[in-house]
Amino acid sequence: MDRKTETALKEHPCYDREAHTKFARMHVPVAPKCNIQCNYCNRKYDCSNESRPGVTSEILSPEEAAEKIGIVKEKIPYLRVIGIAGPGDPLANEETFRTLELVNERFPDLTLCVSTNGLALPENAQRLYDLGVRFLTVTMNASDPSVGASIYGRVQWAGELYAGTEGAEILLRNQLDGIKKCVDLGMMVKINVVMIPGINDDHIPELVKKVKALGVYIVNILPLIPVDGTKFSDRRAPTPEERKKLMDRCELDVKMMRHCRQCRADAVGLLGEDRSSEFARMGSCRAGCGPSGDLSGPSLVSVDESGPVRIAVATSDGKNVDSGFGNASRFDVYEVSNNGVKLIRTIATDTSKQVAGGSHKEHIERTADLLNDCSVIVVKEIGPMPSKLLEGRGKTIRISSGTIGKKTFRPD
Ligand code: CLF
Ligand code: SF4
Repeated sequence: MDRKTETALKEHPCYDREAHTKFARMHVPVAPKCNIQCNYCNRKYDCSNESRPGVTSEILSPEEAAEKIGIVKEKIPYLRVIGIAGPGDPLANEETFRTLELVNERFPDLTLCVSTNGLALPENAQRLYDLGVRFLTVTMNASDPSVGASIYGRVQWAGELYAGTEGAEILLRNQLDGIKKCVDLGMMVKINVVMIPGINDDHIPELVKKVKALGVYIVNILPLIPVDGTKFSDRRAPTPEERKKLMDRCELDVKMMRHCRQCRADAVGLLGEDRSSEFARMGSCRAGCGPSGDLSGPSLVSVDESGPVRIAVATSDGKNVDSGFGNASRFDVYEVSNNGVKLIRTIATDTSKQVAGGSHKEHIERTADLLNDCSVIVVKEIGPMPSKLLEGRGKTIRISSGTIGKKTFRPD
C-alpha cells in the first residue's frame, strides 16, 4: 500500500471504524442504469449494493456532481471521500468515469470510492485504478451459482440477457476475476453481502472464506430490507441477533465492518449524520413513489408557508405502522405538501445495538440523528426516554398503528 492510500485508509469512514465519527463521505448519484436485476431491488429505489433502498432526490450529471462537491467541501471541511454508489451500478454508466476524471482533476486531495455489483469489473479494474480509485466495494451475495440463481433475476452481459444459474455463473466469474484484478493492482477491496434468511445465510461463511483468500480487506454483512414490488417483498429481514451471530462467526476469517449505515446514493456527511437534504435540489424525485392506497391529490395535512413537512413512519414492511421507536428496523420518510404525499427515502436503523443500558441510549440517539430532518415521527409505541429525547429536539410524536394511509399523515 502506498503512503497516500495508507493515510486515506485511516480517514475513510467506512473502512476505519475510528474514522467514521470524524470524517465525512459524499455520494454523487450519477449512475442510474444497472446491468443486473437483484430480487430485492425495485428500480424506483436506490441500489441496495451500497445504499439502503430509499429514493435518491436527484440524478446528477458529472459536471453537476463536481460542482456540488465544491459546495459541500466548503461547508464540510472534514469531507474526505467521494463515493459513487448508484442508484444503479456505477460501472454500467459511462458518467461514472467522467465524474471520477473531473473529481481527480479538481479535488486531488479527496479519496475516490466506488461500489459495484462486479459484473463489469474485469474490464474496468485498470481504468478505475488509472482514474485514482483505491477503494472499491463489490456486492456479492453468493459464491455458488445455485445460490446466486435465487438472488439474481437476470444478468445482462455482452449484449445478451441471462437468467438462473447461467446468469449467476457469469456474474460470479466476473466478480471473482474483478476482485482479484483490483487486489493485485493494490486497491482496498470491501465486500458487501446482503443477508437473506433462508436463501444465503448458511452460505455466507463459505463466501467470506473465498473472498478472504482473494485478499479482500473487509466484509460488510447487510440485512435484507424487504421492498415492495420486488420478489423478496414477503421475505423477512434477519434479526439483529442472527446477523450479529453470523458476523461473529465470519470475523474469525476476515475483518468485519459493523458500523455501516446503509446510506443513500446521495448521502452527505458523517455516517450517522445524513445531510443530503441540505444539499439536494428538492422536488426532483424521479421515483414519484408512495405507499399503497390513494395518497395523491390535494392537501392531506396543513402545510404552512414554511413548505413541505417530513414525516417518519416506523414500519417493517412499508405498508403498516407496526414498530416501536426503539425497535424499528426501518423508517419510511414521507414529504407531505399541498401536492400530496411522496415517499422520499427509507432509513434502515442499525439494530445490532438495540440492547438494554448505555448501548440502547446510544441506539436511540443514533436513530433520532437519522431522522433529524423530520418534524413528525409516527410510531406504534415509544418509551419515556426516547419520547423525551425527541420532544427535546422539537419533534412531534404521533402514536398510530395499522395501514399507512391518509390517516397517518393527517394532523391530529
Ligand atoms: Fe460510499 Fe460505500 Fe465508499 Fe463508504 S458507503 S461507496 S464504502 S464511501 Fe459505507 Fe454507506 Fe455502508 Fe457503504 S456506510 S452503505 S459501507
Ligand atoms: Fe438494484 Fe443495485 Fe442490484 Fe442493480 S445491482 S439490481 S441497482 S440492487
